[in-house]
Amino acid sequence: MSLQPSPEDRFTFGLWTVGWQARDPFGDATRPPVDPVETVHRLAELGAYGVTFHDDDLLAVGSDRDEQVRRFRTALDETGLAVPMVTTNLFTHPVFKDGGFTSNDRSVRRYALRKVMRNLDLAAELGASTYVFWGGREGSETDAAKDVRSALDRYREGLDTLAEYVLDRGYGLRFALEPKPNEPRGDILLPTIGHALAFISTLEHADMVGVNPEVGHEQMAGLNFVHGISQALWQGKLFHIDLNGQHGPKYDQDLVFGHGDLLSAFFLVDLLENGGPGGSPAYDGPRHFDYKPLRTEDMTGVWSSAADNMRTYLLLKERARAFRADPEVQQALVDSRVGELATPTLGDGETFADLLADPSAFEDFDADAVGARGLGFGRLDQLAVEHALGAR
Ligand code: GLT
Ligand code: MN
Ligand code: MN
Repeated sequence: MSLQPSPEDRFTFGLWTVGWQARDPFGDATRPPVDPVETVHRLAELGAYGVTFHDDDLLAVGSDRDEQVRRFRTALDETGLAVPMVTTNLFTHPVFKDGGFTSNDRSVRRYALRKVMRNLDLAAELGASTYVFWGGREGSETDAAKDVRSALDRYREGLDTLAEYVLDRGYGLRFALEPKPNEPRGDILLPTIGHALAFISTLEHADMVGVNPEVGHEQMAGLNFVHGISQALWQGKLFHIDLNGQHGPKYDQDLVFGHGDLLSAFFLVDLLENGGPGGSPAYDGPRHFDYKPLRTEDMTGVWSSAADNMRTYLLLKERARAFRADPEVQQALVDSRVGELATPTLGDGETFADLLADPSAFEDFDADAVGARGLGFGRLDQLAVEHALGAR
């Protein structure tokens, strides 16, 4: 298998990733701004499929929005790079210090909606199919300052209004909410995939809203990303994904994909590429990297780290393929009854009355013998580790 990425791999990057100047709460920028036009050309050369952006990312050099959009479009035409996803910056400007859709200040909420609408027009023009909402400033530092139920009402009102706008204009965009537990706010609303999925079910146009989970954001909350992604897929809500790396619960690291919990990354790629081990379907959207090149790197390190995300993904894809193809793994999966979970617990047409009437299910069932039977999950885990390490 080739480790050279190609557009068929559908790898995409945000302008804000390679364009991050590495300012942090303690230190100044260590790198110059990057012209989005250069990013488009570099990403195309590296074999990426597409590029994504916030409205304000386009203003990295120059402040004439229309002129920057024109230059950006030309670069897209020259390289053939796609724009599958677009998003809005509702977090940098001081006006958003208490949020966009859920700011206590109504005038800020109205401004936020207008800012999104303007960029929805551009997203549609560029052919995007997904519009991401990362509500990093939607939250609070003190429970005294935020009526969370009102905030959720306003969040819903904002998304319902924007969905109406998209439908009215015939844009064909779908929304993807990106959860994060904290940072920059002390506590962010819709902190996990589960919170977001529950909230989405209350929306007027719930069918056009899904999630854009990020590896590090779930891991910051100590959650299993592969489980979260599985549930999003199960509910038909995995509209987009942010791939990166994170070392457990701490500040958001946005490392290169795989440069954190590597085994979780292996199982994630296996899930995205091959579907569930019990036969459930794979993911077919873009593989979007939302990472930050280390603050210690110069521009050479920036572009090489962009390539590293894709190379690591392709390495893991190859390892996951070998894992699934290994006859010992296939036997271990059978021994562990992994596929058996896809069999419904009740037979076709069987009712609870039939279950009650079946002595083999209870009266004659040897719970002690079955309880004493090993499941062999450790063997499977070791096989996965050996495949991930390239030892098999
Ligand atoms: C910001 C955040 C990311 C989001 C981006 C989309 S912006 O960099 O940390 O996780 O995906 O708004
Ligand atoms: Mn992040
Ligand atoms: Mn993200």
